[in-house]
Amino acid sequence: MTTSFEQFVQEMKDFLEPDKVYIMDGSQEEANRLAAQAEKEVVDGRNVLTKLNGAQYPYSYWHRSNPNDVARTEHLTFVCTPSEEEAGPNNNWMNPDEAKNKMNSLMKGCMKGRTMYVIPFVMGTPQSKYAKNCVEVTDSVYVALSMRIMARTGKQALERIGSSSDFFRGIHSIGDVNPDRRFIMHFPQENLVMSFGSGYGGNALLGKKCYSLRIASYLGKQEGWLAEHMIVIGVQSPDGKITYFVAAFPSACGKTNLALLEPVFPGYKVWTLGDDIAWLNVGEDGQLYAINPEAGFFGVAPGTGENTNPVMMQTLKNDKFFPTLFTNTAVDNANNTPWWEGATSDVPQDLTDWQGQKYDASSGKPAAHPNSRFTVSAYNCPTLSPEYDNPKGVPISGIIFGGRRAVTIPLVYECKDWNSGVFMASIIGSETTAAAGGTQGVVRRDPMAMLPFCGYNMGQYFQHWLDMGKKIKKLPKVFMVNWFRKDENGKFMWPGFRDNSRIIKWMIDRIEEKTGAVESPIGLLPQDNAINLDGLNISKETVDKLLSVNKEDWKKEIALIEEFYSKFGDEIPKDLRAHLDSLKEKIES
Ligand code: GTP
Ligand code: SPV
Ligand code: MN
Repeated sequence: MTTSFEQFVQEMKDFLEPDKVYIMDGSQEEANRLAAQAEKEVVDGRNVLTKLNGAQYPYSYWHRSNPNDVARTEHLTFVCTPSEEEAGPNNNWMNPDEAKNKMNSLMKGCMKGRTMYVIPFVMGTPQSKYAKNCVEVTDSVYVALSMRIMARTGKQALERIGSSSDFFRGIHSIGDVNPDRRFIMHFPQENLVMSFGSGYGGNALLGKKCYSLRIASYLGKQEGWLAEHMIVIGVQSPDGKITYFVAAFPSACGKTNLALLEPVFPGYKVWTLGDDIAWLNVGEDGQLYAINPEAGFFGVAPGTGENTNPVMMQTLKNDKFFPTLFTNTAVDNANNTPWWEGATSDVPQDLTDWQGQKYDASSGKPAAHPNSRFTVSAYNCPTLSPEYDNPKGVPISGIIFGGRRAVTIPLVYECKDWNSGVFMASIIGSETTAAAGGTQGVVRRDPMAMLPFCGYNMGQYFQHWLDMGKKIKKLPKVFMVNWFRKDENGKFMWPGFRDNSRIIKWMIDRIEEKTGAVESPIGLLPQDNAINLDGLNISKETVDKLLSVNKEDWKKEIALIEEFYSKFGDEIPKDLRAHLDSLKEKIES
């Protein structure tokens, strides 16, 4: 694209035909004004925002979306590369011309009677050479306000864009919220996304999954870096040393909770840098560095409470940057505060459910939607790392991959080297969750937790991971985790949440070569008593079960991996096939 910011705005005005155009400046005054306006505005039959109790949750608002629009819709998400092979079997593909025609006919004049919000934004701290310039146009004031929390918007972005034509373009309209007319189309070659018919986070806040993962992963392949579905944390040990990790788990599998972890050990502290997306670059010193391109958290509400995630509860009650939005939660009418399952141990008497109805606890249904979310600024997080805005990012010593698995996968193991780490990450399976539409609880392969987010052929993506390893001087250690293994009665065997700090501590001990490890067919397991379980009521038998590698289970797993790999044919790197053969041999011996 060769058009400047001004030309792009004019083009969009001519194409979408809004009544009004509003260019966001990113100021606090603007946020207050737009929030007040959204309280009065009715879209799709509902008030866009409802004010909540500011004394308990400062500057907080409740948003309800259409019940047909509560999660990402992967079957309506397309990567439109010139050839189908380029998008790969991991993506839905449409020919770019066909996709453009489809979107043009849906979107021509679609903003008549509406305001077009123009959101200039930067993904990454504007001082960083790794940051990227973007512009989204949308007719949803909810999207505009959300983007203001999730990215660096307004003046700072306009200044960085200047007269350049090199910026991502996102074109969004909530349309008529009809799933039959809902599409999220990515054009990686044009640095462009067109999205119609949904107001939901990952479908509509185009800086998030659409740009910072799908388009950015494509750019990363061209430019020699990685865009990943990862959190970034610094773990401080009692001696003051900080060890930086990135961690990738599929949607709704524990990233945000790990990112704001309060360790159970005195003297340890987690510094938060990111809860969903990381961009990984090799720095001038040859080390791997991570930045978080985002500026806020779009987190899963259910399960977030004082016991599980006290730091997030504090974050939601801070008022440095506002507003904070609650989407599809319930409301406790006694005090007009947001509520969700797990927010408090008992269910309040008088709740309005996520659809705006009086809640009937005997219905057996949850009051908050399982994928209800909060949108809150990272600057409200009390554990935000002082390095958060460091333009260089932070140097990574450990990479953690995981999934949600009731069986087969141990609580933790370490991969022998970078390439085995890439292999193990490429074969991750995880049970599907409420973060995306469709059936839940079905195991599917989700390599690097990137299956729904890799903007090109995943076979080539695996090769890119292997190539990155060759460029990094001091390779991070790679670990695999599973917080979700269950016993015969279907109960989680591992307490999870804050107790996950016990596993992180073991990883630091491994990085610092303070503890040995035990060989297994899949990688290195903790030695007996190497995981500190002080103060935890868990039997040795359960720990052994959590760490067990069952060959019969792994035989079934290998069959699923082979089926997944076969979809990619020759695109699967030879090195990964060799790793699979060797794993098979060890499991069958
Ligand atoms: P996305 O924002 O969709 O990418 O999700 P996420 O990976 O950030 O997941 P999040 O931390 O929000 O957790 C998702 C769900 O898993 C929530 O309901 C949590 O309560 C639950 N959860 C998180 N960590 C653990 C854990 O260690 N053990 C158990 N049993 N549940 C967990
Ligand atoms: C996810 O689904 O992984 C999320 C929420 O983080 S969304 O932004 O909708 O993708
Ligand atoms: Mn996510």
